[in-house]
Amino acid sequence: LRECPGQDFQVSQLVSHLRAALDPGTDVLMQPYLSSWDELIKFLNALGPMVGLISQEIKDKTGLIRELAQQDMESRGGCDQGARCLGSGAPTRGLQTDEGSYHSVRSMITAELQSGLVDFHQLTSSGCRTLLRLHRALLWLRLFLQKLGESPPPGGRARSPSDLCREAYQESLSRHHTWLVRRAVELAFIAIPDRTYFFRLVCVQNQQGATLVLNKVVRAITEVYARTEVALEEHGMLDLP
Ligand code: 1PW
Repeated sequence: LRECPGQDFQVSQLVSHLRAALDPGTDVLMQPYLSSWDELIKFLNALGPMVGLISQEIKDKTGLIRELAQQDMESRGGCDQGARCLGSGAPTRGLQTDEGSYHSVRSMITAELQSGLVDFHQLTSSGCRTLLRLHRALLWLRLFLQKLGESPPPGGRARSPSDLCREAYQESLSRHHTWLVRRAVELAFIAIPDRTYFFRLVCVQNQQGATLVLNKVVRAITEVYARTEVALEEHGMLDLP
């Protein structure tokens, strides 16, 4: 994947963070998972001020998990040499979180179940329920990018990204949202740019190029999503309040 000069969002970075989140087993590593979200936030911010507004919600959620990780490391005696534990911009390799509770999705689940931070009946600000919100939003993004990567049928007209984004939302995340949030989110779709804008964002010339790049992104998201889903499902955490 090519570097795209002159812009914040880099699709190559996104894919490498997503791939780095896959440990050799079936776990998802938290630091690269959150870095993937950092890159996705840049992507969302590039879609205009309205989408940028809802991406703040994602930033809050990733920030919360990072805070929990930080507290966990501090309770273990802190990070060496003043290094940030799971801060944004912290190096992906040479992690300070190797032994921490928030090293991976599965280590977080185990630790939070043990500490009693997870509550199955009422809202707590656990990392698990926060991850679940990110996880559901990731499905929306995956569906959207998947639809955007599909070539229009021969002779058929390509549908607008705005329509595809709305459709993806209705098929996934919307069922978890209140009426009010749904209205607000659907407002943001109206101003979503056209296809050529997305081509530029992932540095390709045409639909064919976009299909190649987006397939790579979708494949990487799918694997991360599937592993997270299995881990949450095994612990009955797919409906955490
Ligand atoms: C191209 C556009 C695709 C954007 C997909 C990613 C953004 C999804 C964020 C939507 C957030 C809307 C406002 C907040 C809703 C929260 O109530 C909700 N959060 C999420 C991430 O769904 C649930 O979190 P809560 O209230 O239970 O803490």
